[in-house]
Amino acid sequence: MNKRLVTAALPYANGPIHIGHLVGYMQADFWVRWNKMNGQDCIYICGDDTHGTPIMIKARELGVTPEQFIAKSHAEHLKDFTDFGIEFDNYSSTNSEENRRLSEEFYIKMRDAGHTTVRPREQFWCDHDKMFLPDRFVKGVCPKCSSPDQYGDSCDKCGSTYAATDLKKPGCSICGAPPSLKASDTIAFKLSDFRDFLAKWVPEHAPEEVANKLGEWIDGDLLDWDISRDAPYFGFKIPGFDSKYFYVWLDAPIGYVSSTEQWCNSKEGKARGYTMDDYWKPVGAGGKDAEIYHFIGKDIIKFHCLFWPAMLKTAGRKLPTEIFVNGFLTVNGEKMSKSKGTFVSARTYLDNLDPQFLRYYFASKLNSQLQDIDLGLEDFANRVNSDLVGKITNLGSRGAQMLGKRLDGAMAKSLDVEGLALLTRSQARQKKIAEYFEARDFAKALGEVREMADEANKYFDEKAPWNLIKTDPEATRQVLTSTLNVFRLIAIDLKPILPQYSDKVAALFGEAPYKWADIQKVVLAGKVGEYQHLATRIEPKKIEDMVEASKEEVKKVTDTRSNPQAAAAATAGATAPTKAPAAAVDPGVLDIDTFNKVDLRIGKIIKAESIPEADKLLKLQIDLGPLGTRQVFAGIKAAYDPATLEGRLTVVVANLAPRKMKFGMSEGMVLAASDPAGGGGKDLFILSPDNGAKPGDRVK
Ligand code: B3M
Ligand code: ZN
Repeated sequence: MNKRLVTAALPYANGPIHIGHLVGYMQADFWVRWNKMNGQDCIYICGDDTHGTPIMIKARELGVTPEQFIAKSHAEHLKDFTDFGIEFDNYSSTNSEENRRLSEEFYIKMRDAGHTTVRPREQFWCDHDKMFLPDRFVKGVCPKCSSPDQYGDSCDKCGSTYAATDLKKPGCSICGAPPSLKASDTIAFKLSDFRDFLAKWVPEHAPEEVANKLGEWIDGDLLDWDISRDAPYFGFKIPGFDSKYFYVWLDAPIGYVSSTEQWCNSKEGKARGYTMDDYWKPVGAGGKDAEIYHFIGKDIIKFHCLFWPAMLKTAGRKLPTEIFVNGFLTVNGEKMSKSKGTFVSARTYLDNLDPQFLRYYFASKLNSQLQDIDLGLEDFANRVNSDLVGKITNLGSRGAQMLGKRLDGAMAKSLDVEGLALLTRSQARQKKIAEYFEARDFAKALGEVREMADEANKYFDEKAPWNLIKTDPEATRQVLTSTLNVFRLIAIDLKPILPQYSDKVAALFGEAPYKWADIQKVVLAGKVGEYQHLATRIEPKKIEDMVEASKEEVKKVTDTRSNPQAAAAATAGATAPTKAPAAAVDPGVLDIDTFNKVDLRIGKIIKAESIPEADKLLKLQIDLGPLGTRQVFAGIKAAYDPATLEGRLTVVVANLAPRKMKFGMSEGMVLAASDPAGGGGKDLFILSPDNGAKPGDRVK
């Protein structure tokens, strides 16, 4: 059997994993686990996708470096996956040395083969933030339906897509200032060079629906793809240019290759004997037999089915054997909604419910087709309770507990006639179940499992061992032994979906963790161990709690992101901000969480200027150490001669959203004391820290 390398899309490091993401990672995990238990050499490769403007901005907002920010996401993502039983052989980051080297290698091959062009392109530029603005960082009025506050690529209200430059009244989403157009050289990958190749390759390696959709592109406009971004950008520098970086989507899929390389160099990888090139070069060009499978969501097909194969081909690397595409997750038949509490993060789910329930439920809905799947919350509880707990787990618990308590835990040496017939029918289903797993048709595999459980429950109830034991303990032993053998088969079948559950059942029978070949065995005469708890019913209250907690989480995030002013206003008596209205917060009831959202820092005033046209304002440049230098307008003109302020340390609110004021942007707030009854503005006193404080230090 060829080795298999399986990947799942690399989650973007700018936010937490949510239940929508989990569909894809679980689906791939089920399949990898199936492969592994079936004796296939298979590795599951993934990692965080870490570059790009959103990460850079997010880190800046939080006052940390992008490296610190992505390290935290990496740890959180990996913990979420692990807690959901999603087990990668390697989980890396695209911000690795391996990935830098490989990205350069891919680029140089593209460039040297003549597949790139460099030409000037006009883009939006924010003069305040000194950066080109990606589409998602421009907001304005939709050119089609005139809805305000829409992103530069598409309108949430009418669904139309457009170029950022079509927006009416465009503004920078970071500072609000109107951007200007500025030209800069852009490097593009000439996708049209690959038209014939893609026209043949895509239908052979992607699902039919996807091939049809992409066919329209391939036959139509295969536009050049911009692979460069100008500084400032968090990513890898492009060789041969001073301040150009690879666009995040260029190095993201290369993460599959670099993560493989890391694994191959690990102890486990070395022991298995394949190098990265063995996997990622074609046979005959330095590679070996190994199949590559990508699991992706339907939103990223263009990147994986057009750009990526063209990149791999140019780089002389192996192309994927197949690309599997899954649909989106809806909850209660609708798009996941933050306000309804159905946008559930992996962590919030884990705080409330058992992860194996979601694995079971998703598996019961997943087949090999590209279709959206729905998590009906009521249906979820019903299915888990009636099938997994009621039908399946009950078989094991009833059988094992009765045998243990009443019959010394000893199994019969032979089965009764009906019991043998039941087990034979269950065994006969195994071939089909294996085919379903191989074809990623988990829903059908579980359908067979449920039928096996139904038949076994029927047999058990008809035999009524709780009565039989009064008259015929040996016949009862046979009934329990037949039932437990069907249960054992079910536990083998469930292993890809519920690995821990399956391991506990193996332990019950004194067996090693199951392999697929174990379906051939029948356990007779041995002793069953002590029954370990396997699964408890879902209480609907827990689902409600999870939904409520998700609503709360959204509130927390919106409070700090879009309305930090509300909190600041309460502490520092600031005036209302421009965008979000300040909440009417009574300073008497400020809770500690709200207070903690205010990021107070030591700042050093490096420049102070008076603004002649303003009565009250001084314009300050304040050094915040690692957070950089900020321009702040402070209403302290009447109290201070600007020259006396230069060089002074003071206390600054550092996470106040920038405000556009008449004389420019204000990017923070200086704290000052005053007598509320006083007047005239002269009795203002800015705060001074004691000696030893440094710019950027946190004030707690
Ligand atoms: N990180 C998905 C996204 O952020 C993206 C997948 C990369 S796979 C190479 O939408
Ligand atoms: Zn801006």
